[in-house]
Amino acid sequence: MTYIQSTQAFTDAQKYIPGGVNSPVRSFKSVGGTPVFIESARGAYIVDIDGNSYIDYVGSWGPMILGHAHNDVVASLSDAISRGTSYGAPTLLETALAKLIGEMMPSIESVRMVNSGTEATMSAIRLARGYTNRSKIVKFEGCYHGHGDSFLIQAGSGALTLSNPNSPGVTKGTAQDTLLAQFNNSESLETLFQQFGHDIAGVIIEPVTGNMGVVLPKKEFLMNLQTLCKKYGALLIFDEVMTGFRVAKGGAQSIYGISPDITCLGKIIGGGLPVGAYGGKKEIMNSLAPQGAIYQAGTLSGNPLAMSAGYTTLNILNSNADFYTQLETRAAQLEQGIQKNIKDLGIPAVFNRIGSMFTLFFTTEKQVESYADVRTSNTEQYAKFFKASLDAGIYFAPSQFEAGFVSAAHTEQDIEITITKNREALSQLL
Ligand code: KE4
Repeated sequence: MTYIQSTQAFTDAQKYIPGGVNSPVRSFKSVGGTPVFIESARGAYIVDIDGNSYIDYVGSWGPMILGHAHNDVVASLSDAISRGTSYGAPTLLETALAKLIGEMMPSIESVRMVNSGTEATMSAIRLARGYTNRSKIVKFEGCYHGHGDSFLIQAGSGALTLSNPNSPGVTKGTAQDTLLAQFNNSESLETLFQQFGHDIAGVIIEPVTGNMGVVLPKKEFLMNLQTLCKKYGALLIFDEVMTGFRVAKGGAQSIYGISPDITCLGKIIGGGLPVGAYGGKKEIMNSLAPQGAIYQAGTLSGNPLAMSAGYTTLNILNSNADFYTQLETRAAQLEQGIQKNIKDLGIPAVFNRIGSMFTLFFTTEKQVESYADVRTSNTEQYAKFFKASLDAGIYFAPSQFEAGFVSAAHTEQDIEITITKNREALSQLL
């Protein structure tokens, strides 16, 4: 592979865009090298401006569950765009998508569209605070909920509950209202509730994490979380921006049998266009303006293009009875191949997967079930693996602490090619 055009493009981009990218993870900073600039994509493949073709496992960080440029999505967008791009007024499609989301995710009785996952989670915690008239929010170390101030928080020194900003620009005042617990550690949660219980407005969690890499919840952990929220009157907020309609038709909540008070969505529900959403019990959602007093708004919220792409995408997921079974078959084939590769080559690594979402952790740990386990990852090994894969035409996430995605467009042959090239890439680590 040569990356001449991308290298030049990156130099140019840095003259006009901070770091040359519009979202930091795209910069390849954590894996080194120059990001490839994409020219086009179709199905399971993306092509860069040097003409290199890759089997894509980033899928725009989750939205492209159908694969890129799906004919029905493109057709619905073409139809929508011929009738204008945005009206700033209600349309029938917004109601249709809201209804469909509720059918697929019954905990959502009412849903508000926004324009990104960040907007969804930011609004969800404002709603929780306004509805409960409380100030504290609990999040989990390693979970990412977008770049809202209340989420860019790291554990303070000493006591678990002393939180500090983890980005300049986030004030101590904001940080003090965010409490941090440990994923899969009910005790850390109980400690917070014992200390702050009746001042906790809500607990926000990625029910299956994707943003420290894929880490699955222990069943009892989520059950304990729900019990504690109910006991203290805190709202349970599932951030399913990544897992929603990804890990199952009804999202992670349908797998673990948990009915959250509020669910945040994004990615897949926009079919590749900018969409986020948050929804839940009508009694809670009706607290939002204009019906209630809690304010949230957006010029392009529910715009016809994003609604068209999102509705078409979700409709395919909802109406195709064996969609997720087929996706599971492909993803299991990938896991089996990679597990065999790491075993045969004796590479210390752990492969975590749920449905079509996965992460290959380069660690000597036998399992990765917590943020502490994740932190044992060898990021240099991952960087070498990423680069060798890219050179072989396989595009994985440019960070150890992200999820990979299989789409419905990945064929059995694409997976076989991936497994063969994966073995070559892993061999370069020996
Ligand atoms: P956006 O604002 O990026 O649409 O969504 C924020 C967000 C919220 N919640 C979860 C569970 C998420 O995964 C995300 C965004 N995910 C990252 C990928 N790790 C987006 C990629 C990026 O930041 O460029």
